[in-house]
This record gives sequence, structure tokens and C-alpha cells, in this order.
Amino acid sequence: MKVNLLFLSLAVAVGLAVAVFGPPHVSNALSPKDDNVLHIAGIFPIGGKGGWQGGQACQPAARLALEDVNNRTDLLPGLNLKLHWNDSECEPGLGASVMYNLLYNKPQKLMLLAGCSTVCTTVAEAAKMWNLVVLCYGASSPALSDRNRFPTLFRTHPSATVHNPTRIKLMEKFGWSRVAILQQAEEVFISTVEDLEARCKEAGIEIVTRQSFLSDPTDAVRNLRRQDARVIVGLFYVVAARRVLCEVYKHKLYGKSYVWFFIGWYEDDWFEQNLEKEKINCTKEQMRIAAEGHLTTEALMWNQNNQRTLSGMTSADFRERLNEALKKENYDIDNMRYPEGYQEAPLAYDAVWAVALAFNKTMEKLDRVGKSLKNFTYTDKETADDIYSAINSTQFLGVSGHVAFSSQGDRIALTQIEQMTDGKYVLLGYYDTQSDNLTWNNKEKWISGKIPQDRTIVRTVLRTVSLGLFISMGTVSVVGILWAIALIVFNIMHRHRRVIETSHPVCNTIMLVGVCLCLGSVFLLGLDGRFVEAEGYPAVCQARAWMLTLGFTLGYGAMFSKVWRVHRLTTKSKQNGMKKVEPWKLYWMVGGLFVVDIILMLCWQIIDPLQRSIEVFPLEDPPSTDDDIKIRPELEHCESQHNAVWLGILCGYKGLILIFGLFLAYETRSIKVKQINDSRYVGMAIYNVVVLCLITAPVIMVIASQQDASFAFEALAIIFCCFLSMALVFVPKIAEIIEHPRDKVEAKYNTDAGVSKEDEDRYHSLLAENDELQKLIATKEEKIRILKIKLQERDAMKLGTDGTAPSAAEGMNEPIGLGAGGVRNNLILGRIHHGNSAPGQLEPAGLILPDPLTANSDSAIGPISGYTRSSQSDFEFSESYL
Ligand code: ABU
Repeated sequence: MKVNLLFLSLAVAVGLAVAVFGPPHVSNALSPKDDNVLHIAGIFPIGGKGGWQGGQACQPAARLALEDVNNRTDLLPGLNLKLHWNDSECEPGLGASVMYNLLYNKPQKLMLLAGCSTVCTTVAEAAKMWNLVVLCYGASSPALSDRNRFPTLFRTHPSATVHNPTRIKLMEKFGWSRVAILQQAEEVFISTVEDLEARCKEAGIEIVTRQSFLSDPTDAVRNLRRQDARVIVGLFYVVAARRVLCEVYKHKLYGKSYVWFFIGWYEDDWFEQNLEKEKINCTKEQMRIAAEGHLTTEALMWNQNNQRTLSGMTSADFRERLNEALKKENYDIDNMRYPEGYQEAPLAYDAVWAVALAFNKTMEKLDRVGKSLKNFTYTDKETADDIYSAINSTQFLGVSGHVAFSSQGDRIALTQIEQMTDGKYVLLGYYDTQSDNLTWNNKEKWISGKIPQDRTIVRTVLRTVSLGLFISMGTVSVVGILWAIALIVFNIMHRHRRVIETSHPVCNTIMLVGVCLCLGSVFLLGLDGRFVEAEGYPAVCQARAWMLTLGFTLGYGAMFSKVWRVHRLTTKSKQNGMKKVEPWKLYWMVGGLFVVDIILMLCWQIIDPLQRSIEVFPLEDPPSTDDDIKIRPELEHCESQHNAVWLGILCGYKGLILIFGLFLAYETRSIKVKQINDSRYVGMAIYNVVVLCLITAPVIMVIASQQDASFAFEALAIIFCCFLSMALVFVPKIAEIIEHPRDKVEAKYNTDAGVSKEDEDRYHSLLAENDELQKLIATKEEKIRILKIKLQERDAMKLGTDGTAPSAAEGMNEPIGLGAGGVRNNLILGRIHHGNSAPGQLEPAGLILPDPLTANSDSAIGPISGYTRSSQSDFEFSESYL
């Protein structure tokens, strides 16, 4: 009933198909009466544009088989086979239409021959409705092995899965464990790939990517390149294969670094055919270049032994006859221009023989029950089952080899492996899946002379500081350390010299120790993977952090404490008077900073210690090598888990000290105190350190990925800070000591007395001048006294004569403004250069400087620049160094 309804509904379609494609062709060597004829239907893909057009050679092969079968008297005695066929173009829709046409047009067909997987899938799924057995001579789809879906299907063509064990075998043989798959989106290839994936997984082969395409493979091929696919299994029909190959050429996925596995049933010159017709945008030469070296696997379709087969022919005889038949159809066989399906022609030939043998067997069986094949109808399930059983048990030696069908209806076959060498296919060997036997001819040829790699070999190269840079920075650091040690010795040796003594030698030594640590850290900064194993690197990281932090604190802290004290002295003196600088206050400051550092560093190293971290850079090409390798540069860094937090705390704390030091240095820029004689030079050194630190820290963060630049920058900053600090603090001292080897004459630095050499000279000249003036005063007083006596005598005489009052001169008993005692002690120092007055210029009235030797340190002069000058002997104001 179901079938009848189907018949009815398709009648219109069949009628249309007949009108469009014309009546079916009939192949029969003889012209027997219709009573003696068994009719079979055939569907051949011949004139299509895509897929497999193997009917071009398979249809003539089937025709030859019909001739041979019908010529045999022992086969189907008294009966002839007749083939009614049409072209499906390997299009499933057209194939279905052709099938309906064949089935709904008389005479009754007993079996269906079909080729091309897509068509076979369609017709075999429908044929069960007509109780028809389908025999596929050209269908490789593994999906066709599903007995539930295709219960009446048999095929002489092996399933495409027979290639997969062979592919796996080759991958293992050549050591490829990373492959890619490119497939056309057709069920035949999808099911083949599924099988291949399962087998790869079993064999431990990684499938790096699986790309598919409908008709345009451009994107899929591009993706293969992106994925660095080297060994690629390509599954597509030949028209798509030509498009793929052209894209392979364009994307340069060919040559010594690539291996392609193609399907072996394309014709030998498939990559040169129909390029214009199919609008392939590559020349023959380009296609040849891209195709060179590829491997193919294919089930054996031609009997390899020169045995006589059931038909009485060897496969060579069959080839001859087929070639003749094809020549008659105008194929240029002499020039090796074979039609599509030439490889599968023996399968079509053997398929017809299998039909004949099965019919023969069925006939015998039906004869015994008084039935005949000739009475078969599409509803005759019983006879259909008999035909099924007969073909299922059919075995014979055909021109394609031993013909037998598995329980899934599949053909069991050997596979052959070929390689394209110099534009020709060369047989490399055979693989028997059943016995896992690989017969190898050792004829493979690789473009580079060696087996291509399945991936780019990535070599990890650790980026290290260049040796020259490390050595040069190291050398400068060593010089710096030696110089610092020499200065420590100098500082200790001359600690009693006033110039050193008043600069706080212990503070100087602390600063120099800090300098040594900082310069030592330059070595640690350059110690990387070149010298230290990965396991030892965290220790280097921690040593670097400790050394640089403590070095900085000692070096900078010592200088900071000096400017701090100067600032304190100048601000406190107003209230408390000038005090002596207590050394312990300086050490306390440095010690405090040092302890804070130790606590911070301990917390950091205990809670979240510095570890070796690796920065990976993009792959690079090696400078020059023929090998297929890439370089992956790596750079070591010292990082803890919460690196940013720790660096933030440490840099924040140090940054504050730097900024505060900068402020103090600025505030005390014009002040020189006798208690810390080098504060101005120290201030300059602080400026230098602050500026360099503030520039270096952010720059190093930015260039951290460039090992040479960041090392050079960091090392130079440290070296520059250290050298300049040492120079600013010690060069004047050294110069002074060289200039004045004896302590006495160190007048310039003799600030304890509060008098410089010039002041002393000036003092002596003032004393002399004072003596002169005192003598002058004495003379004048004598004169006055004499004059006074004279006046008194005159007045006495006058009084004696006229009795008048004394004159106005009587009020001049004392000299005006020059009391004898006051003149001696207070001098108008009109010649001392002071403050803003030019040398030799008189100071404004009222600026009375006490005697330098007897002055009270508390005598105030008045505020200048916000500071109170308590005594000319305590502070000296000079031009700011800013
Ligand atoms: N060897 C030809 C197979 C064609 C197909 O499976 O469609």
C-alpha cells in the first residue's frame, strides 16, 4: 500500500524526468526476445560538473561485462541480461529522478546498479521500498555500511574507511603525530573523517584542526596555514581537489615542509585537467608544483596477480579491451588521457558479473519452487530476499581482485600507497589492513631530502643581557666599589682633620658602604639564565632586592640625615640658640630608615617571596637555517604573586624619602653650617639621586621586556648616582687636604673657630687699625686736655680781670659719642664684606658685627630667607647652588 502510494505520487515526477532527460539507454549485446531477458537498471554519473563522474569509464566497463555474461552459456542459461541506464551527474536529486524513471517504466527491473556515493545514498535508501537490491560499483561512503539505513545495498567499491588504517600506518611510519584534515562537506567525507578521528585518537595522533568547505576551499586552506598544519589529509571530489590545490599553491602550503594525503582514485593527471573549464585560477605549472610530493591511498581496484579471472580474462586483458572500448568513445587513451572512473572500471565490470552470478543462483533456487525471476515484482519480498541472499554469498575472482561482501555489504580490499614524484605517481607500497602487513618499496622521495616535520619545531631561547654590556657595566661597578673602598680608607685616615671631622666621617662611611652595595647590585642585575640555573634564579632575585634596597637606604639615608640635621639646626636655633650637632642623631636617622627597610623586605620575602617568572614573546624566525624551526624568545623576570603591591609599598616609602630629601636640600641650599660643612654638596648629590631615581623607575617598567636596554638603564643610573655622590662629597675634601696638608691652615673649613683665613687676616688688620685709632684718640684727647687747660687758664685770667661766665666750650668735657671704653670694644666694620654688599663696600649703619673672637653666639642679626642668623660664626650664607 505504502509502495503503491509512493508509485502514484512519483508518477508525475517520472513523467517529467523522461521528458527532460529522455528515455533510458539500453545496454545489451544481443537482441534477445523480451521473454528471455532479465532487466536491470543502471545509474551512471557521467556529465556532471562536480562529484565523481566515474560513469565515463564504468558504463563502458559494465557494457563489456554484459557482453561477456550474455556470451556465457553456463550462466543464466537461456536468459540475457539487459541494462537500462541513465546519467545522474553524481547529483542525488537527479539520481532519484533517474531511478524513478527506470523503475516506473517497463520492463520490470530486478536490480539497481549505481555509482557515486551521494546518489547511492539516495537510491539505496529508497530502493528498499521496491524490494530492490542495489549494487554500487562506485560508492566509497562509509555511511553506506549502515545495514539499518541501507538494508539492500551491496558494493564492489571498498568503503573509504579502508584508507584510514593505511593513513595511520604511514603517519606512524614517518613519525607524524600532529595532522590536520580538510574535507568537502559531503556525507561520504564526513563519515570518513569520523572514522579517521577515532583511529587517530586510538593511535595517539593529534588532529590539530578539521576544516570543511562546501565549494570554495579558500578560507579553509587559509585556516590550515594559520594553524601551522604540516601533514594534511584532504578528502574531496576531484573538482574540489583542483580548487584546493590551487589555493594550496596560493597560500604556499606545499613544498618541503608540507605533506598532503589525497584520495587515490583521481586520474593520474587530475591536477592539470579542466582548469579553464572549472575556472581554476592557477596555471598547469603552478598546479604541478603544488601537487609535487603528495601521497595517495587507494583500495586496490585492479587484480594484481596476472590470474585468469571468472570472465577468463586477466586484469591486463580487461584493460586492453576497456581501452579499445574507450577509444571508440573518442577518449585519447594512447596519450594516457583516461576518462573519470577508469580506476573503478573493474568494479563496474565485476558488479555486473556479481549480478549475473546472484541471478543464476536465485534462478536455481526459484526453479526448485516453480517460480521464476521473470515474475519478480516490486512487492515480491520473497524473491527479493532470495536475490539478497544470493548476492550476499557471491564470491569470485574478478578483474578487480577477489570479490566478496562483508556482513555490511562492504568489499574487503588491500590498499596501495602512491606518491607524486616529478609529476608522476610512483607506487610506494601496499597495506593489508587485515594482516597489518605493509609492503614497502622504499621509493619515497622528499623535496628537502628528509621526512617533513609534522609541526614547526619551536626552540626556546632565553633572552639574556649581552655579555659585552654585562662586562662593561661590571667593570665600571668594580672601579666604583674600589673607589668607594679607597674613600672609606681616606675617610678613616683623615677623620681627625677638620674638613673630615666636621662632615661626620661615620656618616660618610655609611654612605660609601651603601654605594658599594648599590654597585654590587649591578652584578646581580646582570646575572640571568646565562649564568644561573632556573632553580637558583629566585635567590638572585632576592639578593638583588636586598642589596639594592639596603644600599640605597645606607647611601641615600646618610646624605638625607645630613640635610635633615642642617634643616633642624637652622629652624631650631631661633628658639634654642645654635647647638652642637650630636652624631647619634644622624646615625639614628640612618638606622631608622635601615630598620624600616629590613622589616619591609622581611615581610615581602616571607609572605610573598620573589620567584622566577617567564615572559614569552611571539615566535621569531631563526637568523639563518634551512631547518623548519621557529624561535620562541623568553625573558626571566623576578616577580612575586602580588608584585605590584610590594613594589608599591617599597617605592612609595622610598619615593617619600626622596621627595622629602629633595625638599630639605632645596630649603638648605644657601646655608653652610660649621657643624656639617659639606651639606651643600650633599644637597647636590641628593638632587642628582632623586632626579635619576624618578626618571629611571618608570622607564625601567616600560622597557622591562628589553633585557639589554633595561639592564643598561638601571646599571647606568646606579653607577651615575654612586659616582656623582662620591665625587660631590669627597672631591672637595680631597682637594682641601691635598692643598693644605697641615691642619692649621685649613682656614676655609676652620668653622669651629667661626673664622676663616680671610676673617683672621681681616681681624689682624682691624686690630692694627684699632691700635692706630686708639693712638689717634689718645693724641686727640691729649690735645683736648691741653686745650681744656688752656681754656681754663684763660677763663681764670678773665675772671680775675672782669668776673664773666665760662664759654660754651665748657660742655666739651667728654668726646662726642666716643666713650673710651665703647670705642675699644665696638668697631664699625665698614670694610668687611657681608651679605649683599660688594667687597670693600661699607655695610649699612646698624649692622654691627661682634668681634669674631669674642662674639656671643646668640647675638641676632635678623632673619634672612626665613632663617634666623644667630651668629656670623655659626652660619655662612652664600650664593645658592641652584
Ligand atoms: N572511487 C570513487 C568513489 C566515488 C564516491 O564515493 O562517490
